[in-house]
Amino acid sequence: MKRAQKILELLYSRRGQGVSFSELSRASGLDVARIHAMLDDLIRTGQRLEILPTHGVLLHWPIRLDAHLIEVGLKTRRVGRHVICFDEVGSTNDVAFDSARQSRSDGLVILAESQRKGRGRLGRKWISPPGCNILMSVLLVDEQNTLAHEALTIAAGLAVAEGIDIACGVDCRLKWPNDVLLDASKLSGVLVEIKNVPLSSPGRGPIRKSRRCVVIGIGVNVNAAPPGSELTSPAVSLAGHVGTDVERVEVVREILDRLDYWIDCISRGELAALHDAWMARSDMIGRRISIRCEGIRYTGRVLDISPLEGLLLCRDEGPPVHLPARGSSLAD
Ligand code: BT5
Repeated sequence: MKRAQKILELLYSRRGQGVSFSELSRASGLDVARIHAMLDDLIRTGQRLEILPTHGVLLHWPIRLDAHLIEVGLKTRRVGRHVICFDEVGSTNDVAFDSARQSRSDGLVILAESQRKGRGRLGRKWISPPGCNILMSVLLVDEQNTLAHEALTIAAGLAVAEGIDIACGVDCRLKWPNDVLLDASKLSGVLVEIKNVPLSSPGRGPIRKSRRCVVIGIGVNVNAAPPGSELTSPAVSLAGHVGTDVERVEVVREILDRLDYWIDCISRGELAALHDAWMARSDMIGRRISIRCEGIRYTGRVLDISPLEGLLLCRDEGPPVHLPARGSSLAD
């Protein structure tokens, strides 16, 4: 398996160009017959490989997501200690919560090529064509209760925008509470969920205590957006914006890298930089908006976004009010 990973690393590093068999042989220590067997294994895992008569082996981009490739390029401390990629799941958030029963699951990243029951906030759906986008969940075990829902929601959207900027040079905007916009349409959405999850006890021992677990779910339309007929407002994809297919591995790594940074800031209570960075990518301050929160409609002008208390609205009638991300939606 290690040798197949070496071969994949080398093919990936060539960014869509062929690699000769002699080079593959040097990197992996295998003869040509064994390399062919490894290439067959990679094809079985879903990679699209082509053997060119003059240029060796070509890995077609965008590649199928591969946990090892993502892990080797990560510079993070907490997020992405372990990465798992699935073909299809119900929801990556559910898989992450299920994994939280294992003791050493903090920082786990779950990715899937498709979801049967991808969800948004407030009972809404997340729809994604299979095999081309990012559907990802990050699990954090938060026994000290240092990770506030509000702060995580804006940090996750910000990490997506920053990661895409670093990986692709594309400048996205942020819309409170959880949308990442490109060309004024939705490119990405974030769903933060928190639950107490019991640790699974080995054998028939007593049930162990529950741990506060946070799952940050992120959906990004990298190479395809769902058709407008399936959505309430228009969606956009990165590929649609840049005019060519976009490789996902680098985008995933950069998003995780930025998320790791902001989660570290939040856990140390350093929120000022998060506030300022979020503001710099948003045009919401001063805008007149309506928000539905817990069944009530509020209308007014946006004064501020607080990483702990939510959006501060100067209401048309009544005193200013803080509205939390959880349970809030911008109304039309
Ligand atoms: C969100 O909810 O935007 C959070 C989406 C989180 C999805 C990720 S994917 C990985 C992880 N696993 C999950 O099961 N979920 C997370 P919300 O703000 O409620 O927006 C949902 C609304 O966005 C829907 O009602 C649609 O109108 C629209 N929508 C659905 N799919 C979309 C897409 N691919 N692109 C743009 N808009 C979409």
